[in-house]
Amino acid sequence: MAIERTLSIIKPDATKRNLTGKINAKFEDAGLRIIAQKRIQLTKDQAGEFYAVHKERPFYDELCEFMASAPVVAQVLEGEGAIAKNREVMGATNPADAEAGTIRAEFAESVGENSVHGSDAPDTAADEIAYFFSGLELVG
Ligand code: RTP
Ligand code: MG
Repeated sequence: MAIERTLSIIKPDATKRNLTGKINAKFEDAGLRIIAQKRIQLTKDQAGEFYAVHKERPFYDELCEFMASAPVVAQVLEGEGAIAKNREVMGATNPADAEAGTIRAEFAESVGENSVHGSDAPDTAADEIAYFFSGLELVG
């Protein structure tokens, strides 16, 4: 399996509850290396731009409000098969369906406020990393 990079976001519900360290431990324990990380406050417009793919979905407005409701931690994770591995560690979108031991099973509050975002494919990972970070900020 190739070494990949993926964009992760620790969402407002998790930063508000001081869960950044516990979530990062899950990534590192799974063999994912955090090669870039920053805590930022998104505006609702920036959240909307990031999640533009969901523009027509009924939850879009609520999602953008939520992502701008408190700081997030944007990060780049690197490792073998990092895109799929990260989504495994995150667990299913709805915490009620997430496997035991995953981030969402342990920490998510609801299907909307579900603690983490992870890119879902190589092309979206590349676009999402470029949205938050310059090449110089990725230190593998
Ligand atoms: P993400 O993009 O954040 O990593 O999550 P995902 O792939 O597991 O889920 P996706 O279908 O891409 O949805 C993006 C985010 O929108 C919120 N959502 N709310 N209220 C709802 O029914 C609902 N459905 C999705 C979640 O925050 C989800 O992670
Ligand atoms: Mg998604």
